[in-house]
Amino acid sequence: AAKKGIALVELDDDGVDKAFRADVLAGLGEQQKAVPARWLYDDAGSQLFEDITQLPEYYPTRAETEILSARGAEFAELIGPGRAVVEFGSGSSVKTPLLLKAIDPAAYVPLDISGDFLRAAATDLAVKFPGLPVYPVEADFMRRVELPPEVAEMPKLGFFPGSTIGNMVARTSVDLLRTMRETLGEGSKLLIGMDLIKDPAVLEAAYDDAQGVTAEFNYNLVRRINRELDGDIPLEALLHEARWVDDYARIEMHLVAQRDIAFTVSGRRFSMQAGETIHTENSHKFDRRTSTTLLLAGGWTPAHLWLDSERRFSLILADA
Ligand code: AVJ
Repeated sequence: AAKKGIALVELDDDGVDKAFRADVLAGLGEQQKAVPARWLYDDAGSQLFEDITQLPEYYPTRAETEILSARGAEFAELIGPGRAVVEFGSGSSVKTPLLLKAIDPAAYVPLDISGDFLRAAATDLAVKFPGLPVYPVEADFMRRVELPPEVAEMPKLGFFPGSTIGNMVARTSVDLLRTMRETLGEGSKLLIGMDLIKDPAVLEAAYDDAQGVTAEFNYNLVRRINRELDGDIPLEALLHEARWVDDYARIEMHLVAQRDIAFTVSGRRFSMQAGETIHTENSHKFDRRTSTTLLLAGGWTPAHLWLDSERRFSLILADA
């Protein structure tokens, strides 16, 4: 019987996610090989990302959490009580409670494409905030989402922490911001985390840590391709690299071939010359001007910007 939790995933005859196969085969066929970053987050990848957030070099989670815990009184004053908080993504057990505690919301609506993560996060939250109505919605928030009727009349606060917006190229992030505005409606606000441009050595260390956890996160994608798409990519011939690309103000993750290799994925042949790479993730960084421009292009007017004490990360409140 079909589970509700897999409603958004279409499977091939052999039980493989169609979109995963299509994305990987198309991406490996490009001149610059690339796989969309969303495929990094299977169960193992999501666990590895959790581990990344604990690393000494990976500052964004700590910096944003510091802002959320230090600025509660200002959030309360600028956002006010009685809003429905709509979180894009199923929510972190640390950040979301800090926000909810500060602003006295009327409801909490987590949106996520993964029903399993969503239900776990919603249950966790409902236990921490008895009396707060929680309405989880299983949906792809890259498209306009129909919010539950119970929150229709409430003013909304969108919450999009983690600098996840940085994983998208400008076109896609502007589309998402505009879609969020449609989902949330007139009079809504958005609280969004955006990581800042800084010393490239600090950025590269954050994405290539000494313990090799981020490398494992990147290698996990290859393991997933080999396992789910019947691949034989020689993992030992690929090396994790995090490079700051100044022209685009972003960290790129790549897998670099250490020698000439040839391999098969889902019956298709591919080859890489030594030094050639598979591009697996972008993480764009911002400054005040570029974050302002991006938000304005997406239909949002920045109203307030907070920094952590070391000025590494920004949290921005914007009006629809
Ligand atoms: C979860 C997408 C915000 O880009 O910093 C961490 C993912 N990749 N280390 C980021 C990530 C490598 C992270 N985001």
